[in-house]
Amino acid sequence: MLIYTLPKLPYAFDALEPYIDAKTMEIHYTKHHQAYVDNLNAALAKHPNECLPSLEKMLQDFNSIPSDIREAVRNNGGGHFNHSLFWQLMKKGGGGQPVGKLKSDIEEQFGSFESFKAQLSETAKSRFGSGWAWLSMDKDGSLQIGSTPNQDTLLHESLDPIVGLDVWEHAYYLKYQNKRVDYIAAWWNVVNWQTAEDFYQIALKKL
Ligand code: MN3
Repeated sequence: MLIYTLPKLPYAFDALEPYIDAKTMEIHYTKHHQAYVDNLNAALAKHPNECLPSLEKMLQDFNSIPSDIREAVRNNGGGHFNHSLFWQLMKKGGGGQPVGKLKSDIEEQFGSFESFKAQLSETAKSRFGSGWAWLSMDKDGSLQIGSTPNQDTLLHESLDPIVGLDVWEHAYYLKYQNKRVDYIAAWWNVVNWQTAEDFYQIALKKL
């Protein structure tokens, strides 16, 4: 049976200050992400003798998850998957412009980086309730902006995640309260564009 663990955070809790405060990072990582991992493991422990598909496979096809743990794996496995991406997509001294092929393809497909940024910000702002905003790559290789509710992942839509933004209140409430728009504007200053380019290159290789 697979046991999932919290991935190491690639920076200190205060590394993303002042855009994302240390207390939010600490609670988000050690409490929220840890809870997704613990709840995922607890669900999987109900099927100790079964050879279950990989987490990615289960999140792609919910019917591959035993029915009694389907919701738990969808929500907590999704939470673990999404947050594992999210931490890597931020860094101290991040922000600025995309790099590499992602930069030129964003400019080509969205007109300009500013236009792309405005569209992703609007999608993040208008996600009702809790969820995520994404830049992803579709099966035909095109880039697209979208969002998922709760902890649903892009795997279920057969899209490859390139950039993801957590817009759950737990990601910003301590510092920004109800001002999600301010959090979104601040988050652009910590985006790790090299990781986004790496994810893009991995996705392109699958075409
Ligand atoms: Mn979160």
